[in-house]
Amino acid sequence: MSKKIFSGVQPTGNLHLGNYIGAIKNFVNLQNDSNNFCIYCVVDLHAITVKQTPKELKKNIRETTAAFIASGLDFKKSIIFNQSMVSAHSEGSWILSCVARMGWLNRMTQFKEKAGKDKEKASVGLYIYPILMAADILLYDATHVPVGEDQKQHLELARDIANKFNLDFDSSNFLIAPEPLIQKNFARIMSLKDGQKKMSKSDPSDLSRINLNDTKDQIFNKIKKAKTDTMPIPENENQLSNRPEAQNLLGIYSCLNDQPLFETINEFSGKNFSEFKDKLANLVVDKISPISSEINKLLKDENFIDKVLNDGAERAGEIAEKKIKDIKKIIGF
Ligand code: AQP
Repeated sequence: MSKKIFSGVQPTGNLHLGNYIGAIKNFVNLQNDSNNFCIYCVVDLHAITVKQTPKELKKNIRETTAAFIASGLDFKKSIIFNQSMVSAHSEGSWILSCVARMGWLNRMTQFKEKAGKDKEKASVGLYIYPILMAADILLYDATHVPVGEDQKQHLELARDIANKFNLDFDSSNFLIAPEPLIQKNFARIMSLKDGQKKMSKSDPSDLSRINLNDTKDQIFNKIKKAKTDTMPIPENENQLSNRPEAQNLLGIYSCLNDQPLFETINEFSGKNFSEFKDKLANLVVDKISPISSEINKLLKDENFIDKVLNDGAERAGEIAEKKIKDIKKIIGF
């Protein structure tokens, strides 16, 4: 079955192994299936829901684009663009915010996590972030959205918004309720310092994540210092149940080596973590270093990156502008 794919990544800093395993690796696989039409967006409007420095933001937009291309996304096969260049996203977001219900947004756990204890000081944008995400997806009639597990709830909200719009305006199937595409195993890569916390760009400790542009020495050092427990690698998956850090490291190895967890456990069972960590560091370097050097190469030609984004925005704009016109007509504007 042919799929229309849409997904995005925020240009909020260096992309990390969690973004790569949870999202971008999957983006590339989907793009390489000729039945699919893929649109990948650098979601810079989402990024400003928390404070950004203008210069840094511009740099991060280019870096995220470079990371997309270096990881294997092809700007000729897929549309690659940044969100702020297609104004239909902001317009669509406003219209859909009049369809979404407060009660739905109040249930979003990511807002609670990101706003922390001081919700009163969080931006309104952070609160309505999932509505902008719904607009991103619905403007392109995306049928499938590859995301990490943390975004599943936002996808459900996008489905609710699509269904309510269709019902309110008696226009069945006009907005397509999208399906999430979430990897079955290790959809959430955890921090190297705390197996209960997601690996994240905004974690203040750089030792908590492997960045796609880390050097070989940085990768070895971070994996060496990664938290583990004192027990050896177990004999089966069940014995990992209360060992989140061990589970995370074995999961990263399995994902990067494209093998199921039990195979990794069989390979290392009974061995201690220092031996496993050495193998893991070598594997991460093998997979990440070519991406990292390609990112650095691409970033030397800013004009090229900007041209990819401009061309992508033109192609994306054609689709999104048409959809927003139809939405306005349905609403009665
Ligand atoms: N740790 C993770 N494991 C698996 N998938 C992940 N993703 C992010 N972190 C992990 C997936 O990457 C895609 C892009 O995410 P994003 O950068 O747009 O936003 P995010 O989820 O908020 O990522 P971060 O790193 O946590 O950024 P900050 O710290 O800026 O908020 C999404 O598909 C996401 O699921």
